[in-house]
Amino acid sequence: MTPNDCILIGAPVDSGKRRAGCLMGPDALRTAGLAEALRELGHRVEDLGNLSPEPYSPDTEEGRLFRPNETAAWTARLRDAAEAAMERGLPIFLGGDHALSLGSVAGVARHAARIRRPQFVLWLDAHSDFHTPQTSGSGNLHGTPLGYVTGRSGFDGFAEITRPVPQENICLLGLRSVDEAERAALEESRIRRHDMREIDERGVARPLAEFLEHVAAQNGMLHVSLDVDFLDPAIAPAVGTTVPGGATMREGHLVMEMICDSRLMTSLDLVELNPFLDERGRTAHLLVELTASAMGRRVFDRPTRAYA
Ligand code: 4U7
Ligand code: MN
Ligand code: MN
Ligand code: MN
Repeated sequence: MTPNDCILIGAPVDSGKRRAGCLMGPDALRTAGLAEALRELGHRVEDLGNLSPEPYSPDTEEGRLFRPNETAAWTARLRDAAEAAMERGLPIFLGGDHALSLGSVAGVARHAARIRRPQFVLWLDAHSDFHTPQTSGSGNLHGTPLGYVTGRSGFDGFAEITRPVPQENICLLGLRSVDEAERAALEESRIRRHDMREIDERGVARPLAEFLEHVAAQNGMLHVSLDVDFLDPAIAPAVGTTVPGGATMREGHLVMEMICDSRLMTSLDLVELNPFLDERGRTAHLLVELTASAMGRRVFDRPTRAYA
């Protein structure tokens, strides 16, 4: 793989849901050796340290939504950080819960629009995260990033989305927990979606290859958002929202290796790691291994795949 300028951006966002602990995620990923693994693969690595949200008025405990002001302040900060980092290399956002992707995806989409390339998003997750603040039953904003970046309405107090990601440019892989309001909205949408049943029937490689071919055909930028709960809780226990029946170690690595072969990935989120729930760092370590697979680690070289 040609060497990349990897830019590690710590985003200890913990406001997207009620159970605390994701704020320790960036340091757990560092401790598990993320920078070292990338350097070993020949990449240059710059660690920007941890960001903090823009100033905001403290959230009250009233209201249906959990910490909307703090999350909106993170979104503004991360959108600007993402847009700036795209000028210089391949940003890797160290989460933090999935609310960080309201900002990271909004920012990369603005960069793509500026250089006149289409932005695509691969969402590796048990959940579809397509709520708006109004449809969310839990009031937890880590369930809303895809609603926000596609320009759904109802995100009062959040930065306006000037460059919505087109629905047909988004692919959800790994689905096994979709709320009724999300299912209805997804069925009305052009978002590509592959649930675990489809993965069981067709394997993970075919749906993924179809999407990567589609991205390559349009010379797209590809943002990959990896939620820990994409993986089965038996191999990745450090997550608040465990859903049994997730991707195996082998499926996870295959996905990342295919992403690598495609050479399409231009930015990456590692989200929802809650080190407080981990077992001797194994989930943090697995995320480092998966990132290494996406960035060039392999057993044997393959002839370059014709996704392009
Ligand atoms: B994650 C949920 F109700 N849909 O809205 C909700 F099932 O970033 C879960 O994917 C959201 O972990 C999970 O609270 C958000 C719930
Ligand atoms: Mn998620
Ligand atoms: Mn999830
Ligand atoms: Mn989760």
